[in-house]
Amino acid sequence: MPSADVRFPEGFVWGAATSSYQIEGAVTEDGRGASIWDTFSHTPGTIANGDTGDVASDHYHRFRDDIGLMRELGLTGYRFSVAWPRIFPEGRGRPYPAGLDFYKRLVDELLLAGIEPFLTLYHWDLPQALQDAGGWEHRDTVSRFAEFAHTMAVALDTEVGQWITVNEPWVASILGNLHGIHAPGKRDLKAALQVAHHLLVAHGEAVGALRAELPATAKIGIALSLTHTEPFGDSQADAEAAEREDGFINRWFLDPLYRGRYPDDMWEWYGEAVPEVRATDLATISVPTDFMGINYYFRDVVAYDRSERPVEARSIVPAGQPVTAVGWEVYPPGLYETLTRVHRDYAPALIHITENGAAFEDRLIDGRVDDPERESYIHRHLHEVHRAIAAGVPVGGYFVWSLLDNFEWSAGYAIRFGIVYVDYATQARTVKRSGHWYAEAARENGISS
Ligand code: IFM
Repeated sequence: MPSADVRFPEGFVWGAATSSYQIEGAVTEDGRGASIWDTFSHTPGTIANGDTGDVASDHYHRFRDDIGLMRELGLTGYRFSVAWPRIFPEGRGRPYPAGLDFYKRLVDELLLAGIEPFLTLYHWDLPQALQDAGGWEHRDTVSRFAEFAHTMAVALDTEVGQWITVNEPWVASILGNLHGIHAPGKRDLKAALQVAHHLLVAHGEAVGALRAELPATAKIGIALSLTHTEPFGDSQADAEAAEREDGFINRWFLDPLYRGRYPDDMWEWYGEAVPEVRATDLATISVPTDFMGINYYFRDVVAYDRSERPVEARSIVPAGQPVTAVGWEVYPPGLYETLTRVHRDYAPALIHITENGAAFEDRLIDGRVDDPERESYIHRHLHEVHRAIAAGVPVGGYFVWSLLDNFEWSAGYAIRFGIVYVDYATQARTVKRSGHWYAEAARENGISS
């Protein structure tokens, strides 16, 4: 890369992110219980090619080598998640020592490598036993989650300084309970909104449980999947649809977290599907946190379409726009728009980009993976992060999604997001061109203009 003339603030975190079910494998080892993703992925017809996370990127056995790779890449932060059913195989009771040991070893190794651990508690692998008892629709799961948070805090209180409660409550609730394409595979708006509400209350209760146990220096946040919505055409109907889409994906989560209330327009729109909310829930949800995690991938251009549930908005990729291998529009300015909007309307103390990245069709040829599109995607999004910082948005770090190729949920292994290629037949790792580029950016603490 030409020399870096766009510099990031000192201490900016150059990270990569993963999640437990997507990379660990070893799903029956050391007492791990089943999660809803084990059940879902083993249900015929749910995942492309019948793939499952049984082996995934075999990170459970290779975590030391993977951390070695992170060190070679010069990463300063690593965001991972804890498989809840490794800690509580039955969702409740006594924590399982072998499960805790794995994460202690992982964290120790990260610290030895000089990489700061960012621990996510919930990246969607709910213990199946809790699902059998009603899952996130059931209030008791919130208490079980607070217990899990407390257990992890006791185990890793001095080692882990950065905590993320819940990853992408919109995806977990809506794709899993309205669209039925993620675990547990339901199709019911009322259930989905109740799940979303309980995930938010679980976040709030977990913040309390963590704070009670962790040193005052620990930083706690939530990671939201946010997008920048725009109307497709000039019509009033498209403008209103874009506003509703923003309410559906962004404001339904941002408003309760940062304003202590659900947005009136969406509450009215959802009518009888609104969740059951207890008197103190919104105070619990809006507990102050130290940072907001933003996961950004694409913008959302929206046209009015009466047949689209639940907000009569259809997402369209404008003709001629570049897309990734999953059809997501490549639109870096949407990250700038998202950051400046969140800063203006919600003013979190600090923001980390907890996920950003792209899937492309990678090929391993002569021991190399040449992925200029991913390199360009990351480069251009980092520019937008820098532009937002220059405009006064407090962004403290960037975590590329993902460190490794991994199990991409309903798309299985057909889709690759890593900056490190995984040959699933041998589990050999090869740093892609984008990974080498990212290492250089981390080393320079900057990028070229
Ligand atoms: O792989 C996912 C991740 O688990 C959550 N955010 C989006 C990524 C890409 O789809």
